[in-house]
Amino acid sequence: MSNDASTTPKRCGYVGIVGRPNVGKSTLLNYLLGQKIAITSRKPQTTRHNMLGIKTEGNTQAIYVDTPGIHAGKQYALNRYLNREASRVFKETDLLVFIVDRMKWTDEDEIVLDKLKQFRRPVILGINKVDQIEDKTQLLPYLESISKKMDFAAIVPLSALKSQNLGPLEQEIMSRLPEQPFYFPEDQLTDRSERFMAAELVREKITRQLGDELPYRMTVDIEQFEERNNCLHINAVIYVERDSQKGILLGEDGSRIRLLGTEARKDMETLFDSKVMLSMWVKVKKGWSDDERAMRRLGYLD
Ligand SMILES: Nc1nc2c(ncn2[C@@H]2O[C@H](COP(=O)(O)OP(=O)(O)O)[C@@H](O)[C@H]2O)c(=O)[nH]1
Ligand SMILES: [Mg+2]
Repeated sequence: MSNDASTTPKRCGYVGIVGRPNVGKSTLLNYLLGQKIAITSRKPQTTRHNMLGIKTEGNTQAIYVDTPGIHAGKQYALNRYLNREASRVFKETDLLVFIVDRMKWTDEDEIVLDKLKQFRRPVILGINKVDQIEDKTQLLPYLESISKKMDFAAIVPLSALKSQNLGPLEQEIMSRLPEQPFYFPEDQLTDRSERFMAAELVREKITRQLGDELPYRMTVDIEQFEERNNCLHINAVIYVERDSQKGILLGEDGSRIRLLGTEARKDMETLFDSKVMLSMWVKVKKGWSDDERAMRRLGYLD
């Protein structure tokens, strides 16, 4: 069958990627796009903002929305912000991809499921990390039992990290997008600024390397982002809440921050396709993660 570009109608729509933290939503987005735009790590709360990843192929444009992940904590203003961000996509997308981790169904998955039922969008269930399932014979009975939880449009076992079964997942997604013109230019990859992406890459390096407590009490602000002499000059300020956290970040004689800076700079050079000069500073700002005003100044806007 021919697929003549001039006669096939265009399809375009928003696809929310939802699920509890740490199931691999951001990893999936990066591999679907074939480029790293969303930061990932083993720690929950790595993703803090909804962000778009746009994939245009032939007559189809899928606008993926990566979300922070629904979780149970309500204690901090930051946690409440993360849940609000994640909840918006249930209402504002055409289609949802619900990601779960192998055969470990948890209470937080159940919370997401309740929300999915409420908003009545078509839902594709993606069972991620199947590369880590040792006994594959258990998968089929599991799929059968899980299919009873709600009327899923499709169920796709996959591995985001190993790029397994992403083609079939994309097929299921593409075929369900509404027929309408593209919302974004064909070459646009995301809705986020380069400044935002730079801050996220710094945050990723810190989240991956440092202890469990620090990442949640840390945020990054890009104070300068300028191109001069074919080189991007970027100044990043890392805000933490306590002097002790500042010490951890700096490391002995500043060795840790230098290492973090080198890693972040390499990723920036790949993403921006340019030479980068990166300076990083650490500042203490007490209580920013439970102070709505400070959060707004640091980019956590509603
Ligand atoms: N083994 C395996 N690990 C994965 C897979 N997808 C994601 N991960 C890992 O799971 C962790 C959480 O991933 P992330 O994308 O940040 O999860 P998110 O919080 O749902 O966005 C990271 O350490 C990923 O490398 C997968 O398919 N297989
Ligand atoms: Mg994420």
